[in-house]
Amino acid sequence: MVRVAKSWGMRAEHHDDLAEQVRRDGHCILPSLFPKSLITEWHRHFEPRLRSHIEREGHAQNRGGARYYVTLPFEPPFADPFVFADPDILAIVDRLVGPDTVMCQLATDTPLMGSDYQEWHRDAPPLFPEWGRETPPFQLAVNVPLVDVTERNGPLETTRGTHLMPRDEALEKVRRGEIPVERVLMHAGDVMIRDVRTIHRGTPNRTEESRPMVVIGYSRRWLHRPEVSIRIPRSTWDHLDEEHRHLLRFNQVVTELGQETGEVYQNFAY
Ligand SMILES: O=C(O)CCC(=O)C(=O)O
Repeated sequence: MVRVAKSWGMRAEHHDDLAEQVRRDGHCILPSLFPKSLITEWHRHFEPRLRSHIEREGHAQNRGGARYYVTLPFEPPFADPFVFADPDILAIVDRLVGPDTVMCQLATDTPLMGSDYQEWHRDAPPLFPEWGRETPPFQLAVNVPLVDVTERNGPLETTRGTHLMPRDEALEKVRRGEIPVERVLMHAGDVMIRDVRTIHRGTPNRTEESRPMVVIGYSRRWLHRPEVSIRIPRSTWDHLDEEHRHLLRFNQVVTELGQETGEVYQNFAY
């Protein structure tokens, strides 16, 4: 595939600004980071995966009706360092969760026609619940939509600054309307980096087309999230550079991917 280099080179100050946005607001957007051709290719490979997931375990409905969480196989086109080790993403991730980050998740969230509003939630519990205060970031989700996200096809709704508050206080402020709700509209190729503690929810997809959102998880170097993991075929591992292996170091290397296994990330809302 021909890859068009990013037309805008980011400088360190830009990385600093975007990291600061995530620290303050809970998320930032990097417009047009990836070429449309790459996103189209991922989408083409994703749709059959989604259909077989729905056949196998669609009955679980654990993200809400007509809404699916599907782990991507760590093989082409998804096992692509051009995406998971993008230097701008990693520069911002590094500023937020420290050096030596661990990539722990490569998956998708997809609402279809018939989906509804999710409960407001976080994607991770606090590190120290007994402390009653929040810590600096420790877990990030990098979201990459595989289609344009519009008002009609189920945009994520998020709230600024709620990752810095105790969960119940944040939920109460959102419910009382004291913190505005923002719908995140994006183009295919845009990227959102978010602190997973920010209070957010999925909204209904009112179109006939799926709205897949890739989620790449990065954690602090000492954090293990047992709900998510990546199984890496030995043949892929053997061809990765040392720096990419380092990023993926806590994941399981398997002889081959073989049969698809059921999703273990069932309880998702904290
Ligand atoms: O619609 C989305 O992508 C959000 C889904 C979500 O927040 C979740 O399932 O945890």
